Amino acid sequence: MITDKSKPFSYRSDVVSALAEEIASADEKVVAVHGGGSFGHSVAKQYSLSSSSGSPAAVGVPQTRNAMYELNHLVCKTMMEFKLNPYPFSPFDVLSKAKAGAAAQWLRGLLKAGLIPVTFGDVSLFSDGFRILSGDLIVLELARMLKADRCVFAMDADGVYEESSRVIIPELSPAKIRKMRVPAGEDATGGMKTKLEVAGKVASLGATACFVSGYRRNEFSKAVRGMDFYGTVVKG
Ligand code: IP8
Repeated sequence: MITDKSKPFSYRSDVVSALAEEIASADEKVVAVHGGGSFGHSVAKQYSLSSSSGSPAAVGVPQTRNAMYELNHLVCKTMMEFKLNPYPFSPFDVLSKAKAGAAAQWLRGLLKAGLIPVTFGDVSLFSDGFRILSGDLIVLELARMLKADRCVFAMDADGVYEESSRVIIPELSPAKIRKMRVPAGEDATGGMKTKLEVAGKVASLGATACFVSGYRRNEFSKAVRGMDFYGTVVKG
C-alpha cells in the first residue's frame, strides 16, 4: 500500500504523507513497522529468497536489504516532513537484545523522548540460511514486548472480507481466524495469511488488532486513536 506493487521501486509518498499526518495529530505513542512492498519483495523474488526456507548462499541478500533500507529512508523522510521524529532501526536491534525486557526498555526510552521507532521486514541469517522476516512477525514481537494496546494494520483493502461476498467482516476472534482458509498471496512472506495469524496472536495477548484501509486516512486515524472505524477488529 505504501508502494505500487505492480512497479518495482515505486514509492507512494502521497499515501505515506497522509498516514504520517494522521499519526502526527493522534497524540499516541506509536511504533511503526513497514513491509517490503515493491522494494524488498520484488528483489527477494528475483533472487528466490523466502520466509519459509533458508537460502544457504548470500546471493541477493545485499540487494534485498539495501532495497529495504532505501524504502525505510523514504518513509522516514516523509515522516519528518510532517514534523514527526522517526527513529529507524533494524528489527534485529531489538530481536537480538538478550532479554525482551531490555528491548522493551530501550523502545520505551525512545517513545518517552518523543521519537517514533520505525522498523521494517528484513532479511537475515537463520540456522538454515538466509530468510526473509516479515514485518508482520515483528509486529507480534513488538506487541508482546511492549504490551501494546492495539496494532493497526494499514492495507490496500477496507478490512478482512469473505472471498465469496467481498463483504467486510467487522469483528473476528482468534478462534474464527484459525478456521479461516486464507491464500498466502504473492509476497515472499505470506501476505494476508500471515497478517491474520499475527492478528489472532496479538488478540490472544489481550491487544486489539485493527485492519483498516491505508487509503482512508480518517478511518486509519480513528483506528490509531482506538475509536470505532470502518474495517475489521480482532479481539480475544
Ligand atoms: O512485507 C518483507 O516484509 P513484509 C521484507 O512485511 C522483505 O512481509 C525483505 C521483503
